[in-house]
Amino acid sequence: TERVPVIAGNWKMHRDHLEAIQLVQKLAYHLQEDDYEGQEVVVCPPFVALRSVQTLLQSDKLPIHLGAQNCHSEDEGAFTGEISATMLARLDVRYVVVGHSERRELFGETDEIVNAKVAAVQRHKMRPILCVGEVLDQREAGQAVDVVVSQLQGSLAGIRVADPEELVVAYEPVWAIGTGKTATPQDAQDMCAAIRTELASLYDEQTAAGIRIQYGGSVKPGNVRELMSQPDIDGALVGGASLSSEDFALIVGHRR
Ligand code: G2H
Repeated sequence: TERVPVIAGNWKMHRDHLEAIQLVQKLAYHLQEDDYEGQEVVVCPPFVALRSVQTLLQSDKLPIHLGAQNCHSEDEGAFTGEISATMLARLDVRYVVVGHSERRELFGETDEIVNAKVAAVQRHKMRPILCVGEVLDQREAGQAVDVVVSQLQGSLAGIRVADPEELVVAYEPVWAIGTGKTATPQDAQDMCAAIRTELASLYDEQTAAGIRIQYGGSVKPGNVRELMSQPDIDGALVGGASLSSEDFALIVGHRR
């Protein structure tokens, strides 16, 4: 199965709607036409910048896809301060990051909540980027695979995957996020292979073989090539380095 890699920039809570436009314009300037071939490029700005970035991508016909960093599981209602998948879909959002470790840690998102969000994203014909990953204690205790498998089982309970392109899984070891520490390519590969094995048991071999699995956690221009060359790593979820148009362009353009 040919898996088209997905390289996504997760801007987190950085860049207002004007800065967002500048960042995307600079990124487009640094990218070459070939960089868009055979892979998907995604930016995930904060909610308030989605509309301005959508407009720019449309007017300049840029082959960059729009992603969001979170959503609520309900389509509408009395949920003060929340944003629904319905609203995101209307902004041409294609990907929604769901269950990022910062959401799990700082905002109390459980697998059950993440599961409902995955369902909401699918309902609106967008694609979840489902984040999983262990913390340092769990890795040191040899529980990393068990933790990630249980996150997958909980977050994907009852979720059907008709077309493997509909779901992206991001493996982000929490100890490697924003810390400058990266998992070794071999450790990242081993976990991504374990994720694919679990996806095969949740779905079937063929579906699992088609689902893209990203690595995330301090991805930089200097380490992206080796990570992406691993057989079960089909992309990157990039935080800090996606805020620099030069660095993100080097990451996207790692095949040059
Ligand atoms: C992990 C990653 C992006 P960073 O959170 O999701 O961030 O690349 O800064 O470690």
